[in-house]
Amino acid sequence: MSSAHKNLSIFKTENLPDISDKKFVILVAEWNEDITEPLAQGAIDTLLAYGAKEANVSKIYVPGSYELSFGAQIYAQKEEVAAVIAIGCVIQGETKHNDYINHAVAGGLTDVSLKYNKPVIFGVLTPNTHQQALDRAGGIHGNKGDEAAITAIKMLGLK
Ligand code: DLZ
Repeated sequence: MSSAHKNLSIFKTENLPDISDKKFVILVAEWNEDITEPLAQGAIDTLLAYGAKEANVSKIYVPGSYELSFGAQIYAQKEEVAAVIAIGCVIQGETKHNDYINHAVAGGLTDVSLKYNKPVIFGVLTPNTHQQALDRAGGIHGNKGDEAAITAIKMLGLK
């Protein structure tokens, strides 16, 4: 297994489903792209390492995390898409904007997942500081994009 998985010990990774014919959409918020790009890359690398085909993994951009719900809806409704992984990073500021965005996205992604009966994964960092985000986008706390990808795979294995 590649080094992309060294921080995934929190997951049981035996008996994962075959994803070689599954299509994935990685939705990526452009806000805080220095964080969201490595998260997205982590998710893509992990899907490929666990058997997804490169041609079956699409990366689609939305402006900010708030737009992830609508983006997820567009792709989750496509029959050929097996799972959507939504990647964003909402850093706490001087106002409460982060609370509003985070709650809206969490609820929106849950709604889309239940509406279309597909995994829609919450790969959104909600840190207090930029350093906390860096720590989780390939830093000392690993790459949460890797974890989002494993979560998608595991959810596809539910019978
Ligand atoms: C407006 C805004 C702010 C202040 N902060 C962030 C952020 O930290 N992370 C993020 O992904 N997006 C942010 N946005 C943009 C909103 O998500 C959204 O794109 C706009 O409010 C337009 O709907």
